[in-house]
Amino acid sequence: SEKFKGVIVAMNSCYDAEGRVSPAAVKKLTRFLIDKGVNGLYVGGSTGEGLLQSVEERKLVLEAAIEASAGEVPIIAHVGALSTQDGIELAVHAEKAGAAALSAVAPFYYGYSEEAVGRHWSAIADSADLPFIIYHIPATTGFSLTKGLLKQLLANPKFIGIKTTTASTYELQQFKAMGGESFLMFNGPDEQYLAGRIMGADAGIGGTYGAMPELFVQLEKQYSAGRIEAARQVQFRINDIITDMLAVPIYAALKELVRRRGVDCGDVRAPLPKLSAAHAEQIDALHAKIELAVR
Ligand code: NAY
Repeated sequence: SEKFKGVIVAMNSCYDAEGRVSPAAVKKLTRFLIDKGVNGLYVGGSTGEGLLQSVEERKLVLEAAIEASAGEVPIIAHVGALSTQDGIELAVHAEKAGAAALSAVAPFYYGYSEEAVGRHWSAIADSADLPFIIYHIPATTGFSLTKGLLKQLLANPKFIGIKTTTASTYELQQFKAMGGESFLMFNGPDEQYLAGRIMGADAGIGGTYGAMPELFVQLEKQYSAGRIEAARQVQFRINDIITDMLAVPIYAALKELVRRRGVDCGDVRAPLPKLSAAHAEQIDALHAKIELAVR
């Protein structure tokens, strides 16, 4: 589908000073990102802290993002949850709210079989009339999508693609080959956006995009124009910034950097680590680097 192309920001969730979801701040962030030219938003994923929120809070965040997007870009709702029941409730809500697609991580904690994960994803996908993007992120869920399970899932046309968050672009290419040209691949690691695109990703979904949307928009523009060397230079510049982000608590850093760009989304939710005074210099340097790069 032409709908899901390019730069899709895994956006932060926004809280007020008391830590409650702030629909107003979510809307502000949504506008900030869309006005920078991104191609879509992914709500409630890893960066979006969806798994640290109640079902009701997740609905609030999604509704605010969809409302502010005003139909300008597609909004993908991450509805992954520990229980199939919660996933279904969120999926049904996402469809009503106007999301363009669903996505979900594998269920985790108990250590499920491929069969159980397949049933979970299928039940969620079948509960709404929306396309479904598998969120393959074995490092955090402990579950790794196999070609065998993918083959079974592909029998259901609801499964339109995979967000592949592994270091292997080979794996990405192999999944794409199984699904065929119209089966969408979403690059997970932001530091490999260009590599992912070259190996067959149709788009990227990433959290660090939020602090420097201009750079990813620029990277995508260079790549789609066939200017690989220019694209490489943008990716290298991005990676210099991401490397510094990875040296501090990344989700908290991302929120602080987004705040410095004008949108206060509050703190990350516990138990995600917060920034401390010890990180101040690194954050200042990061902010300066981003300002210089997006100028
Ligand atoms: C999501 O759901 O938030 C994402 O798609 C973001 C993917 C991020 N990966 C994780 C595990 O959070 O943006 C990346 C990642 O933070 C970045 O590549 C730095 O490694």
